[in-house]
Parts: sequence; C-alpha cells; structure tokens
Amino acid sequence: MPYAAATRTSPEQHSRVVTNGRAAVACAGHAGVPAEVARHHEHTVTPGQCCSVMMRSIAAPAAAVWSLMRRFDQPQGYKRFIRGCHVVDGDGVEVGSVRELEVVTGLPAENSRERLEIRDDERRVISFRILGGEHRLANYRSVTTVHEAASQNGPLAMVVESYVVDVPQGNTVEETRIFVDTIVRCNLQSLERTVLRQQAMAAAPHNNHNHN
Ligand code: A8S
Repeated sequence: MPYAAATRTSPEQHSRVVTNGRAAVACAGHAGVPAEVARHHEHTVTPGQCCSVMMRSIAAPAAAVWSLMRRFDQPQGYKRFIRGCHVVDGDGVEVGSVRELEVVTGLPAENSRERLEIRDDERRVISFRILGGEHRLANYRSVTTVHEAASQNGPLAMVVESYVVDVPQGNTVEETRIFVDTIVRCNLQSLERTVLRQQAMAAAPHNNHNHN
C-alpha cells in the first residue's frame, strides 16, 4: 500500500538515489549530506503523487556550482529546456519571487510559472514550486542542495535534487518518475558541463572559447 496515506519519503524511495547514473547509494543522509541539509529532501507525499531524488557529484568547488544554481532569475544559465525567464513578482532573490519560464519547443509544455520557496546562501539550499503553466506537472516542488564532498583529488561538490509532483491523469507513478527524473538528470548533467567549462576558462582563459 505505498500511497495509502500521507507519508514521508520511505527508505525504499531514498534507495532510488542515482549518482551520475551509476550504482544506487543509500539516502542523502548516508551520502555525507549534513543532517540540516538532508532534512530539506524529506517530502510529504500524498496519494496520487510521486517523488524522487537524484544526486550528481561535480569536480568543482561547491561555491562554483552554487553560483549558477542560486540564480532563480536565470535558470537558463544551465537548464537547457528553458529558453526564457522573466521575474514577474519580487526581485528574483527573495522568497516569494515568481518567474515565468518559456520552454524550448519539442516538449509537452509551453511555459511555467514558478515561485521561489527557499534560498539559503549559507547552507546552499534552493527550492521552487510550480504555480501553473501550460504543462502537465501540477504541484511540482523541488529542493536542490549543494555541499562540499571530501576528496583527495581536488574540489568535489555533491548536488542533491529531490522533488514531489502530482501524477497526471492517465499516467502511472512510474511513468511520471521516469519523465521527471529524465529532465532533472539532464539539468544536472548540463549544470556539470557548464561549471566545468567555466572552471576551465578561468584556469586558461586564452585557450578556451565560449561555446554557449
Ligand atoms: C526544473 C524541473 C523540471 C522542469 C520541467 C521538472 C519543465 O520546465 C519542463 C518540461 C515540462 O513538461 C514541465 O528544475 C516544465 O526545471 C522542461 C515546463 C515545468
């Protein structure tokens, strides 16, 4: 009876964590994520909803990753499915700010209206909620955290992104999770590419061209 009542994410769901598409690890709390950050990834899931969590390690300082992720007003800085963003309420920095996104063509979506729920620069936590738009992801809410991971081979950042969303009418929980996981995975991959390219340019500015 997985969705019989409102529940916290179960250990089974946490065990779905995927790091860089490779072997599953335990849950965020067991992957070295500090407890006060990990608690942001605990979602209340009601019947008819689906949730998941993805992780990606990036060989860069957490601060470099965070400088891209924190830009609620500029998600297209790394999210490749977004072609435009306008802040329509607030300053794009404070909680409660609302953005209107234009989505690239070829997806079952046109636009999305999203509200900034958490932005904690100190702990590197950002969260938004979907208010509406022409797409199928009702009541979507995601939390993304970045933290420094221990590494002997230079800086390493761990990015954890979890979400909860309504299962659209006519779809199963599994279909919904596959669809959203795919988008989140693509976003984390292009986040990594963007950060690594910036790091390379900073290290050798004369040997690199901006491929944006
Ligand atoms: C994010 C996460 C998601 C964005 C989804 C899941 C979306 O922007 C796209 C396709 C859709 O069908 C829904 O962090 C929506 O942006 C790319 C327009 C919301």
